[in-house]
Amino acid sequence: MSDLDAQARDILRGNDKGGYTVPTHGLYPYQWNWDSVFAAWGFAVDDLPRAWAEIETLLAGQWDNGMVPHILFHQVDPSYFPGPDVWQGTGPVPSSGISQPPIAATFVRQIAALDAANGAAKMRALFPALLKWHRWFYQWRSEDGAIVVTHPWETGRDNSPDWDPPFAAIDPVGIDTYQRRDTGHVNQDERPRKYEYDRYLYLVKLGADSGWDERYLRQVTPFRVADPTMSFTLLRANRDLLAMAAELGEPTDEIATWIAAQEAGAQTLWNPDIAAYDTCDLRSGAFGGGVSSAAFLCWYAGIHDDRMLGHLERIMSAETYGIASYDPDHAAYEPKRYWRGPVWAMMNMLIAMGLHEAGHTAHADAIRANTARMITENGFAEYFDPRDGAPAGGRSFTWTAAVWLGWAS
Ligand code: 2M8
Repeated sequence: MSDLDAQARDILRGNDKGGYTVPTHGLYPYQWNWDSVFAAWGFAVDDLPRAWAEIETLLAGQWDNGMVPHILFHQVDPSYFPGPDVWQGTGPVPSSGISQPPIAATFVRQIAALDAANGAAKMRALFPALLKWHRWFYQWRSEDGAIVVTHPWETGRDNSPDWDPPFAAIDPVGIDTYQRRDTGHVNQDERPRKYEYDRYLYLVKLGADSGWDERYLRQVTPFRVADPTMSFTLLRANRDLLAMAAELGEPTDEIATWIAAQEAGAQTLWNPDIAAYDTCDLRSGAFGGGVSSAAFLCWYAGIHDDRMLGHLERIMSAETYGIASYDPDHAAYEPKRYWRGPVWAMMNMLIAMGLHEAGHTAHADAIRANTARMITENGFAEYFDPRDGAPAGGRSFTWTAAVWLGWAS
């Protein structure tokens, strides 16, 4: 075992709270949805029971309506804001009121493939919750086959310039005074500004005041944005769910209908002005206007659209370490600030997985080699500066360690 493998394992064990893993202590002291799935993937390398426990704890937080929350607050911790008192989630475990990219079905299938003894039984046990979660997206969040988010935090790309146009239309009146905790852990130049936090909290209050009533929120929220992260991860997850259903002898028709709708709907995210997949603000009808790393998840979704290759090559050659979370040639690009430019190892992995499956193996291999070098030289940071790989955000980060163990090493 290499020294870095040992460090990565230590990070997973160190962030393990018993049945769930925190992304990093202090900055993120709870269970986050897609972080947890990456953690399971990392644990699966040498501890399959622990990998399954991670997914089971996550799905135990599922709401009656099928939604699986983006944060589960198992134990109150004052080092994070906003906590359970602000969110007022209505599920079986104190939680937030929004979801996150549904990568679980995809990684459940991959973990099951590593588990000859129990994989099939685990898939059978987890399948109903995954199906119910995906159905929630179609009930409340599907517009012309693209998947809609009601909060930037739902996409996991919290501070992307994609949200600048819809945020400009929000006047965050009525929010309570609040004290941020994130800037006590991380340099404020690497985090969102107050302008964005006011609007994040405005949307949380709107949801919490409604009791997280999706029907009501669909009518009144100023933030309803069709998003490539949600659309592409869900489309991919549906393909994995369909394969699982076939293997388990479960009905496949409903899932096949979702896939067909999303394959057609992906084109509603195509912005001809930038010749790329993009967010689309459903309130104004306007596209986001820039190329984010989420656009390159098309291959991961099984949309083998080689019109995106030009952007990929341009962005990979513009900076030493791809894939920048936002286009380095765009005026809004900030290489150190949260989701406005830095590189995330787990986005690199998802993008490269898709490229590999689509036969673009040289591109996939280059991204993997870059990611490995970035981690080898700079450690297991939350994210990295694309120009020189300088570490940023939290340290000893779960998903970076998991990506190392499961893919990059
Ligand atoms: C970041 O998001 C949280 C809110 O959910 C935050 O900034 O407080 C994002 O990078 C998100 O994708 C990630 O899941 C979370 C924990 O790593 O941190």
